Amino acid sequence: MAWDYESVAAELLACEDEVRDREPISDEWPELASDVAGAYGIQDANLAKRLARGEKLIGVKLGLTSRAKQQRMGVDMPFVAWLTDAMILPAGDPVPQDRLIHPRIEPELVFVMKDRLEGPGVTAAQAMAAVGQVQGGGEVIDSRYKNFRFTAGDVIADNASSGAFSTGPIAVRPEDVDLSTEAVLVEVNGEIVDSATGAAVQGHPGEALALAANDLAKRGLAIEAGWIVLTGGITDAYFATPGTSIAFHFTNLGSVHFHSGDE
Ligand code: 0L1
Ligand code: MG
Repeated sequence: MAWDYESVAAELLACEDEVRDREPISDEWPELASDVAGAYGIQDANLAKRLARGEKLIGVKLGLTSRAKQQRMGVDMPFVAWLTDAMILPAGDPVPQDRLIHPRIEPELVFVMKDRLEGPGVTAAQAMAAVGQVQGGGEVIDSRYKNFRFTAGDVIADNASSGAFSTGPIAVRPEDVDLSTEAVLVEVNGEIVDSATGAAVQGHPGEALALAANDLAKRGLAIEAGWIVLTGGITDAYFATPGTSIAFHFTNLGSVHFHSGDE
C-alpha cells in the first residue's frame, strides 16, 4: 500500500479504535522514520479526526524527555503530542483494558497553565511563569505498534503512544515546589521498583514546557491558558496487565494509584 499522511492518520486511529496493533509504518515507508515535520502533519490529522468525533482538545504531552525513556524506546529525541478529554482517567477508575492494546504506566509531573505560552524563544523561566499549578500524575501509554517498536517518525505520528492519564490529589503553585528535586517512587504490586527526581526531565520540567512551546511555534501553535501539560515520563513505564497495581509516590505531590482490573 502507498501511504500518505492522511491514510497513516486514519490507520493509526483505526488501530486504536479496534484495539489492534501493527508493525511500524516506517517498515513500509522508510522515509517517515526521520520525517519529523511530516509525522507532526499526521499527528495533526489524527487530532482533527478526534475533534470531528466530538473529543475536546485539553492540552499537550511531551514524550521521551528523560534519558530513561529515550534509552528504553531507542529514540533519542523528545517530542510533543495532543491530549483530549477522552484520555482523562478519573482517579480510582480502573485502567480501561477493553480499549487499550498493551498499556504501560509512567509517572509524570503535570502543569496546569494559567497563561498562554507562545514560542519561539521561550526559556524555562518564562515557561514556569505561565504555569498556574503543578501536580503529580501518571500516564497510561499504549503504542499502536507491536512491542512498542517504532522510529521517531512512527511514534510522533501515533500521537506519542497516547492512551489515558490521571492527576494526583495535590496541586501547588510552581513557586512552592522545587521540581528538580521532587522525587517519585514507583511501586508495582507492593514493591518499590524504580525512583527518580524531576531533574530527569530535561534537567527541570520547565525546560520540557519551554521545548513544547518552541516546538509548537514551528507549526504556528501555542500552549493555551487552562491547558494541561504532561512533561514526559520521569522513569521507564511499567506494564499494566490485568491484576497489576501501580502507584507513584511523590515527595510533596501525593500518590497516584492505578488498578489494572481483574486477572
Ligand atoms: O511509547 C512511548 O514510550 C512513547 C511515548 C513516551 C511518553 C513519555 O515519555 O512520557
Ligand atoms: Mg508520558
